[in-house]
Order: sequence, then C-alpha cells, then structure tokens
Amino acid sequence: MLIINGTIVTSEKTFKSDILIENGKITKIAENISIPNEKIIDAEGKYIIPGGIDAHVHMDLPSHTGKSSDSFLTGSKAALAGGTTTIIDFVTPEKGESYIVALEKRKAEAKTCLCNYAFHMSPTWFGENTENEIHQCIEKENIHSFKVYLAYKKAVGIEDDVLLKVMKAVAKQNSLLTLHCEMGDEIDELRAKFISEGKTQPKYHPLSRPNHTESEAVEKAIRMAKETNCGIYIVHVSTKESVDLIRKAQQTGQKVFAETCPQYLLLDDSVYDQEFELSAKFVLSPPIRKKADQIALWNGLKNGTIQTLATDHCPFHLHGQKDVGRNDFTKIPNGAGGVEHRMSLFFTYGVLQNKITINQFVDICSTKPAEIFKLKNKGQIKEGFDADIVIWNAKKESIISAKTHKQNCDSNIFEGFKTIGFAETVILNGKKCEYL
Ligand code: DUC
Ligand code: ZN
Ligand code: ZN
Repeated sequence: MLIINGTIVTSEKTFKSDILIENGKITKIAENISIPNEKIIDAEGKYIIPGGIDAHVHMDLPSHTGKSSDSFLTGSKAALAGGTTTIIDFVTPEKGESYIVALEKRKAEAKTCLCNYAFHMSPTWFGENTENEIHQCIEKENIHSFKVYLAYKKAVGIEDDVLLKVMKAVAKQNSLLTLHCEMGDEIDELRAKFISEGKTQPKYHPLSRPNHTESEAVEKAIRMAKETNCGIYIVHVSTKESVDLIRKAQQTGQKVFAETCPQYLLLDDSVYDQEFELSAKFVLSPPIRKKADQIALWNGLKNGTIQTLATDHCPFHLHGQKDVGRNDFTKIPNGAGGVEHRMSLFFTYGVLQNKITINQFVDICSTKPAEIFKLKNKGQIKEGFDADIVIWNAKKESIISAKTHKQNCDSNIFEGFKTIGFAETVILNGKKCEYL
C-alpha cells in the first residue's frame, strides 16, 4: 500500500511525504515514491498520524450491575472509528488468584478485540510466588506495567503494606508501577456519612471525593516510590494539586509519569447540578472537577508534566446499570465511555484552540504511551515501525451523540460537544479497516 501527498505529523515535525507499507510495516518514507500496481491512497490535504494508543480502558469490566457495556468487540470498534489502533486494558486477579491464571482468562475474553491490545497487570494481593509471577509477566508476557488501586478497598484496592511489597518487587525488576490515586478509607467514610444523612443524589459523588483525597494519595505514592526507587505512572490525574506535586517530583529527577483524560479537561462539576437522568452518567472516579483544575491540566500537558491522554473508558448504560443507584449514589457503577472521541476532542479543544501543538497531539495520543509502556514498533510514523496509521481529516465537523456513536452505551458524557477533525482512514497493521 502506498499513501501519497499526505502531511506526516510526528512528535517533532510536520512534513509532506509518501509512505510505503509492506507486510504490515512502514518500509519507506520518502518524496515521490512510485511503485507500479501498488494500492494507492491519496491523502492530499490530510494529516498522516500514528494510530492512537489509549493506555487506560476497561472493556468487559465486571460490576454489581453486570459488565461495563462495551465488550472488547464493541469497544475496539469504537476505538478504531476514533483513530485509536491500540488499547491497554487490565488483568485483575481475584485476591489469592495466580496472576498468570487471571491473565490467561483475560486473554480469552480479549479474543474478540479488533484492534491491537496489551494489558496492565493489577496486583490485588501479594503472596509468596508473586515476585516470580511479576518477573514472568515482564519476561514472557510482554506486560510492562503493574496497576494498583488505592481506592475501592473493598474490591480491588490494596492496603499500604501490600503497596510497599508491590513497589519493591516492581522496582527490583526495573518495571513501572501504575497507580489509581485516591484515599480509599476517607472516601468510604464520606460516602457512608452522606448516605446516612439522606444525601443520596449524584451531586454528592464529587463531594465524597474532594481534591485532597486525590492529591494526598499522589503525595503518598510519590514519597513511597522515592523510598523504594520505583518508577511510577499516575492514572487519570484530575486536580491542580496533583499536577503541582508531580511537577515537583519530576524536577528532583524522580521517575514519575502522569496521565489525564478528556473528561477532566473539558467538563466541570456543574454537570452534577442536574436531575438523576442527566447527572448519573458523570459518576466516575475521580469525579469531574472545577475550571481551575482544567486549566492546570491543560498547562501540565503543554509543559510536559503530563505525558499521556487516556480515557479510563468504562461505560455503563443509564437504563439498567447506572439507575440501580437512583436512591443511593454509592450504588451507581463508576465510569464513562470515551475511547471513540478522545482524539477528535483533543484535536478540537487542544490543537485548534492553541492549547497544544499538533506535534504534541501526536506525542501525547500515541508516541509517549508507546514509549512508556514499551509497545515495540508502535506510536510513530517511522521506517520499520508497524503500519498503524490514521489519515486525519482536520476539517470534518461532527456533533457527539449517543444516538450516533459506535460505543455500546445509551448515553455519552460528551453529548452535544462539537468536534472538528476525524479519523477518515484507519490502517491497522498495514490493512485498511473497511468495516468502520
Ligand atoms: N474509575 C471509574 O470511574 N471507572 C473504572 C475504574 C475507575 O478507576
Ligand atoms: Zn482508576
Ligand atoms: Zn480505570
């Protein structure tokens, strides 16, 4: 396949060139490549960018209301439609279960995935064989990140003694610890207090998880990572205070990476001042914050404190799932979808509003997640790299709606958002995705 006349965008530069693709790889980048009988795509007037990498999604996530509504099949279709060619999901062993056994089960669930995928392993417990299993994940299973939850203590969350053991084991193998940073115990107390006072509506969800419950957890993670010499990646950073702490740690030379998500950049906490039908979809954790936090997050992306934009894609239907918590916000399954619109939202509200450059767009959506999570030959338009390529039409306008999205969910937290920019052609491992 030959792509001609397009404008290639990398982390560093923007230039016109043709691209030759053979056997799923980018084999040549040069001007005026001419090969007879090659399948030609004319990308005149379009950008050519590496396929997006969403480093944080939860397809088929079990909850008390059934699984999150996107399966690997429907969620990956939505990802591809939005220009994302690789997702990183999670393996979450039961407490006491072998990590490797859990991994095999998860691989079976992911068989229907249409795009490329990888996993983070989630240590939910630590036993005698855990260090060996972590080693096996790295050496044999291509897993390069271990994700712990400091919230959700009654389910997947861990206590500090386990966190310390995991950090030491991950540090010893020179790997990366990924963290959901929220102070679980304090949050559990606040939730119980609100419910006991009859404060049951979704608007109490953000009040039960105030900014300091995130930033204190971030502070603790940074401190313990320093003591154990462990590299860390903090998922879904949502507050100004956390950005400040992360920047300070980075300035001392500590290996701390950070991720944020479109919902924290584009929505503010006024979304909770609505009736249940409209506010329940915003029950996700951490919650939607204030405008001042949005500004700090945009600045963090611009100045490099935050390296990646992921989605924490985890949709639940309003009808039949979220509405289980109509009389108790703590029963609403946490999460929302985003994998389909991550890139178009970031392009529209980031690049087109001059908050980031188009090169940063590529870096943050694709190149950095590939580097951080060691996705070999991904995340760049470069000779020898996998041909995961998006031809990006920067002019196409759309309006996001649950009526038209590909995600399997009866609602969308970005309902009504206008987007400019669209993944017009998606090439996955050298083949054009025809069914999108
Ligand atoms: N937060 C959510 O809102 N959903 C899934 C997991 C998480 O951390
Ligand atoms: Zn999380
Ligand atoms: Zn998550």
